[in-house]
Amino acid sequence: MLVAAAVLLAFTGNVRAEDGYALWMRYAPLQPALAADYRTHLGEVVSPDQTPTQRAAREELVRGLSGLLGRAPRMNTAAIAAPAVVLGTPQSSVLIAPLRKEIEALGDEGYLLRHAHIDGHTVLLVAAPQDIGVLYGVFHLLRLLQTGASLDALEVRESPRLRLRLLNHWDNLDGYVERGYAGRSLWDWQTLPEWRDPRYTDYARANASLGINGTVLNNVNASAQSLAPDYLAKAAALADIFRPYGIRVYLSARFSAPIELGGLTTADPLDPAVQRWWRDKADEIYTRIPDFGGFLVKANSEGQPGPQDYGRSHADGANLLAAALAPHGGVVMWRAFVYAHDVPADRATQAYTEFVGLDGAFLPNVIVQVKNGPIDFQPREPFHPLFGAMPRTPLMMEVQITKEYLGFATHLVYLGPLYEEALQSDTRVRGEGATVAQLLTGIAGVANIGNDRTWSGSHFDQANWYAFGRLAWNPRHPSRDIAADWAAMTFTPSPEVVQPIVEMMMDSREAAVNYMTPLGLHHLMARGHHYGPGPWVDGGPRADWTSVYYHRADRHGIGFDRTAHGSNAVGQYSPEVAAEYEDLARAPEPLLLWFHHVPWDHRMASGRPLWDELVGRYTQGVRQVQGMQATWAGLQGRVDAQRHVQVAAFLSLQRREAQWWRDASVAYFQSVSGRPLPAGETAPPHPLAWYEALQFPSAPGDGR
Ligand code: BDP
Repeated sequence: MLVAAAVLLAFTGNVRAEDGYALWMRYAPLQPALAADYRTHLGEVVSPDQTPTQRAAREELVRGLSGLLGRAPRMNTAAIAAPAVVLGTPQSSVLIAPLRKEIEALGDEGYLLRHAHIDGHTVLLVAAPQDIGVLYGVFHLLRLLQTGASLDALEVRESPRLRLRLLNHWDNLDGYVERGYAGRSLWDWQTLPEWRDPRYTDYARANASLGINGTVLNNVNASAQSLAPDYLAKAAALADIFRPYGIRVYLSARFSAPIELGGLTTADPLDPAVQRWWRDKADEIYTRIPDFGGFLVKANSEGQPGPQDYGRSHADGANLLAAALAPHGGVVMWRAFVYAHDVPADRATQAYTEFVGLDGAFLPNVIVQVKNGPIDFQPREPFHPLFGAMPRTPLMMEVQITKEYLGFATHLVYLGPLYEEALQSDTRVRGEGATVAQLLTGIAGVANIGNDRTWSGSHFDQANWYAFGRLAWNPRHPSRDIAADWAAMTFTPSPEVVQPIVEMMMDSREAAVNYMTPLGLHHLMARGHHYGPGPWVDGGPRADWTSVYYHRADRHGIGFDRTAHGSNAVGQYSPEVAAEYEDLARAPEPLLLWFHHVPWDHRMASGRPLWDELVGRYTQGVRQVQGMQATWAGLQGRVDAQRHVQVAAFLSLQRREAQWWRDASVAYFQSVSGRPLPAGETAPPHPLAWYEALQFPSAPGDGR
């Protein structure tokens, strides 16, 4: 009786209660008519099962078809007896072998989906040059089914645009995740290597479903211990689990590890003993992890050790590690996120200044990893001026998937449009121009993954992992289409559910920009933990960790003058881009206060003075969140109750915090501008001092 009641409670109509663990790989039963139609194409699976990747592809397909179509397909390894899905490579399948020439052109990770006639039956081929492409192709096919796409006249040819598609975990060895809002680290270092939690395999499946092909296991603020033998054994166990899914393991390397682990007195990159230490360390790693990807390095940045401690350059440092890895095929991803406290220059200019002269000085297996914007993962930034400025150096773009500056895991902010905006920025180098995406060798996303049951700390944050992966595969994919796929797979393919969810998602990033940092403002959050507004933040160890440094508001106006009259950050862009940003009349309004110090009564595109526009944007951000709440409320009964309730609760929290951001920011900027609120705007309910006095000593994710 009790059991029956529980089962009943778990269902709302025919919507199953779900906790989010299955991510976008739920494989929930399709509408019967659709399932019946698909079954006519997909009655059998013909696939090899000799290698771990072949088995992973076959198992995923069986799992998917069983769930979606309501019954397990018949399995076959060679002959065709009915309409079938045929998986394989020219090496693994005699049925695929005749297509060798056409398939090889797809490259090592590409694949093809297409109908063919074999032995009198229509079959669907999932064919690729390598096993991993077949696995990717299986996930593609499953996505088509999950979103209710037609299989008629199917003709898909896919290859990734970027070679390196990586997650960067900022996970510490004690399980704490820096800037993580999804629980503790997924890696249980204590129980590795013996205990291989099945969740590691699900992590690999999720990444492979997107084509993510590498993962950096540990924080860029690295502990040298990650390179010690016992931790390498643990990393090797993870690498073994991930390998069949095409995912290579990488590690963040602490530059001073030769001192801390090796007992040397120096980590000077030109010191032969140091060079030997790194060579030996690389050899040791490759004996344990033969396909180890390489190192990610944060050096001479925010207190981390680096080559400049010895009067050497970033290139000297990167080349030291690159030389050690080169014989094994590994790479060094050397971060350009550097800014020195003893340099008074505008922080937005410092990475460019330090790196641009090093173009051509790096060994071929060094990739410089550049954040999407010149400051630090803000809700909106212009693209980083290093993109397009280092033509002889492979570059990766680093974005944050975890939402350190975008409301943590509780605010619904879909980051697809942010990534798309960065990738599609036109650098206008090379004559006719080149988007940032066209200049990249790879992309890295700071993971939003932890041991929370939802993986990402909320249901909608899964969409950011998803969008990152899809854009890493194809940086030109519209983020709106990605949102639609995700919503269909995560909730239901029914358009009455997908459409409103997509509208919410597409509006959400602009909403956050409005209630946090409208019109090009940036770095206005509270100090340290970055939870909530702090436009008044001033003083402390360094000016460029304050808010007043960035907004520069006074009685006359607001904004950072980065034109030729100011810090001349605009001068770091190509002449065409610089000319646009330099000109107050042409600078895009969403970036206005990034590049210009503007008088409060400056006339905006809306016809309103800047002050009125600013306050209006803050209020609009709150209204947008209210709109998302209303949309979500309208989906009650169409989304399972368990997820619906949590999303609704998080939206109401977001609404409260958006209001807090708006009120605190308006109170602060009004205290500076001395201007009356525009007509119709409500005064903040508390005086400025009340907002300034709020303290959150236990806010999550702080660097500690
Ligand atoms: C900042 C984070 C800090 C990171 C740093 C980085 O606040 O925790 O260590 O970026 O990227 O945004 O190195």
